Amino acid sequence: MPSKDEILTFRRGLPCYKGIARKSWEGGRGELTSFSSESFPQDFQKEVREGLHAADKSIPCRYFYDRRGSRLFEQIGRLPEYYLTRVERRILKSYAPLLVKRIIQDRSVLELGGGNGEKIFSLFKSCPRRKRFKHYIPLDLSKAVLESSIPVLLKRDRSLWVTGLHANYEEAFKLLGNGNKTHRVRNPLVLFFLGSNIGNFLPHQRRFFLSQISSFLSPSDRFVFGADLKKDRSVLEAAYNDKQGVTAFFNLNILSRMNRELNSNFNPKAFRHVAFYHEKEGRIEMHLESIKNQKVRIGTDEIFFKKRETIHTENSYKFSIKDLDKELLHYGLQVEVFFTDPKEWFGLWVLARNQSLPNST
Ligand code: AVJ
Repeated sequence: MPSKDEILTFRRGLPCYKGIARKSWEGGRGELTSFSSESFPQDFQKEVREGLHAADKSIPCRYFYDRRGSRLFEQIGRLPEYYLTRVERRILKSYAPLLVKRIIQDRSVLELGGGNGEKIFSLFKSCPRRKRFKHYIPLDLSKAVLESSIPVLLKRDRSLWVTGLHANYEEAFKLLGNGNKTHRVRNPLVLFFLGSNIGNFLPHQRRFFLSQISSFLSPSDRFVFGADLKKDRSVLEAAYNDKQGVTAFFNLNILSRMNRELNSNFNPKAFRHVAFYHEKEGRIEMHLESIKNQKVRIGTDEIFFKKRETIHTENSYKFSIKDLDKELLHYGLQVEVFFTDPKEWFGLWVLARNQSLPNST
């Protein structure tokens, strides 16, 4: 039985999921549902403690995105060296009419890591109003981003419905996956996962994610994702070592965030940003390197850093078209269309569930 403040979300032909209603706009045309906001701070503390007591220190990269981190990432997207955002946007723009007509038309849009919806809504710039989809469902880690963008989207289009889902990917797995096998008839969906966010998963996490997506998709659904492709080391490394030092600032912000939220005493000046391409693993690694032997307090914990010891803060995998195609097919995801730029720096896959395969779960 749902408790009093739990409501069912995903109305209008979508499956019902239990969540805690946070906010509603325009008589319910816009809604924000939280799935676990209460547990976020404890998660942060717990994961930091686990990550920093390990032999190889690390912090999950999703903790980059507090308010300041999200703003810094937006700035990264405008850097000359950080081609990912620019090239993906160019691909989206070039194929916008095709994407809208063939993929989005008559489907609801669920965007993972949706943020402000800017990339999705830019697709409609050159399209007549009647072609717009009617239900946008952004799922994002940041409640603040959803709270500020939902009313803006509603004002801009008076016939649009928006259901914001405040959740992290693990919750998304639960939402999308086996926990909700009680499928009802629902509108066809197109799932967007842009920005090469898929590159943050370790291979086993990515495979799990793809299998979850595959079992979630109905035959009439589509899955669209953008992924950064393998290329010259110099281009890759420049993108994560920009001249202005914004990426370094973004990386170091996680230390300041811990100071703010976990009562720690990191001195960001005693660490430096390191990013390099690990060719064998096929990924950019970001680290924070201790420039001296030092002790840091986090709450009641003490952590010792040797000089040159690092905290591994992010993996960003780079893909080969062929390998990724093979992996997708293995999970019953069939490529309907593939888009890339002339230099093949970035790829945009449009996938459907392969109907000749049994639903894999
Ligand atoms: C948002 C995860 C795609 O890996 O390139 C940007 C994050 N890290 N600069 C990426 C990021 C450093 C970005 N993703």
